[in-house]
Amino acid sequence: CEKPDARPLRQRLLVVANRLPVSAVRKGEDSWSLEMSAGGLVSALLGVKEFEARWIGWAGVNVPDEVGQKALTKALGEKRCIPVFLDEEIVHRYYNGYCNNILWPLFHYLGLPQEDRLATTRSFQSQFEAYKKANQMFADVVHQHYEEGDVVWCHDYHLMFLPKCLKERNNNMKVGWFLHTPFPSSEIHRTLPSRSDLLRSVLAADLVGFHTYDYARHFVSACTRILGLEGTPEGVEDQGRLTRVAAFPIGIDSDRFIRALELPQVQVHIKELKERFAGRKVMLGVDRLDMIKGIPQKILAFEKFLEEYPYWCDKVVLLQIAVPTRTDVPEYQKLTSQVHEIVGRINGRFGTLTAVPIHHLMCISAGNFKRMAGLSLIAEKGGRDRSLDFFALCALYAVTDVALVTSLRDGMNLVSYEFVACQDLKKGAAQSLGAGAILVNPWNITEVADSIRQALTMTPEEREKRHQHNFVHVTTHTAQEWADTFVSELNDTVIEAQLRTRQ
Ligand code: ADQ
Repeated sequence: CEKPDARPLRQRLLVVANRLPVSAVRKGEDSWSLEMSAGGLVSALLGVKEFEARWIGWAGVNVPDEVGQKALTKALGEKRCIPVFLDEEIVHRYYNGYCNNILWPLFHYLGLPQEDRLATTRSFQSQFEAYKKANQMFADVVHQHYEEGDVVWCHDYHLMFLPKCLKERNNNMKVGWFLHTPFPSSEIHRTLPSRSDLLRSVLAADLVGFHTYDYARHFVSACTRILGLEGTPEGVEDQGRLTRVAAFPIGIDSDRFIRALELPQVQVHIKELKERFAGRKVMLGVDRLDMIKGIPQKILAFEKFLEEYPYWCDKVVLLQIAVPTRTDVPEYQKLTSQVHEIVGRINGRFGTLTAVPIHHLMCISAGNFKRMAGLSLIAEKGGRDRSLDFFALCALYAVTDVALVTSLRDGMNLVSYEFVACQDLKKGAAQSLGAGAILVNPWNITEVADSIRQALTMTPEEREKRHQHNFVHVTTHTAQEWADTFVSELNDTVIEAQLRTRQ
């Protein structure tokens, strides 16, 4: 008979991602403070609760000394996080270089940087060497903490070399790899000088997952066309060994958002926002300040909308919340200036003494959120990247009439899911959720402008119908469901492989 305190054993999961869900800030020789990081991968994985999980990754800071490393390891340990220490040189070539300058743009169809087109150029080679080295360093830490039976779940384009490094150390390790970005057509992937090495390393995993069936198909065709391997309905086969490849669409922890709406602090924010924007419809954009998010396109479409439908000029406001990322990369600095410039021009053109049509906020935190609700906003630059307070974010989603998502390419886009979770049943609007949303081509500014009007003038009945569709999707396909499906598929894949080898 069961002991009263007996609980089902939860599977141990080692989540390995480039960044930990927290960023570390040094306060003294041996003292650290930890701040939550913002981003889709962190949001989704924090919604996964039903595993005995440890998170392995880089804390976003260079810690050259042993005292600092020890203290940080201890502080992170309390959050079940295990650091990988990368020095500045490696970070520069692996993270800023190979990950952000080569893989990220390529996977979003922005091509390779001009000077890196030749495999033989020193900069490309040295970045790729650093990438491999960093992946080996991640593998070392995983290896140290691995216990038999653990599931090792590697995440994203930063760690494509990791499955191979792990299997070389221990071939019995259960290894899964999931990509949070699109995987491009094989025609794009084939331009990458290290195309074969990366594919082969990923294939060392037992299970390879993507957000959509299309990305999975692109990956399989890259393996067949570039490596000459056989693609099967289950995945990719190489000399009798199968790597299972499948789609696992990600979700959010919808309950967390729905529950938050009841909290007094969120209700206070909602009240402030409603008073602040009384008499105007609220449109919202929440994006990392990245070229793939189509922020200039969004703002230009909003300008076109005001131009075409001047009736709306003082009846609508666009709140664009942007989290700065990769601020040391020149392209990102250029994008920031470009966005500021367009916002300034549009506000100058359509604003009045008392109101402006666009509120563009960078690195909003709980503190400056208060200032926004109390009137004085307009783009505010912070020294450090700060995350928007979760309660403020929920309140913003709740008062929003139309969420505007214009990513040029995106793995999935969780902001649209979060918006749906925070709308009460009488609402609903434009987001990227199939039949419930109004789908737009972000490059077609006139079409987006017309869709804005359609969303703002939709009948309550149609809004409710669309919202119902989206709400069911978002509350059913949650982050937990995503992780459960991936991990159980990984367990099954390994068992099937063992049975096949025994036969
Ligand atoms: P991201 O590119 O980061 O994710 P997205 O999916 O939209 O994009 O997720 C952004 C997350 O950051 C959301 O959870 C949002 O709430 C949060 N966030 C945004 N602004 C914030 C702010 N100011 N403060 C705090 N939090 C903020 C990558 C891929 C996506 C993919 C996800 C998950 O690029 O395509 O959907 O991973 O796989």
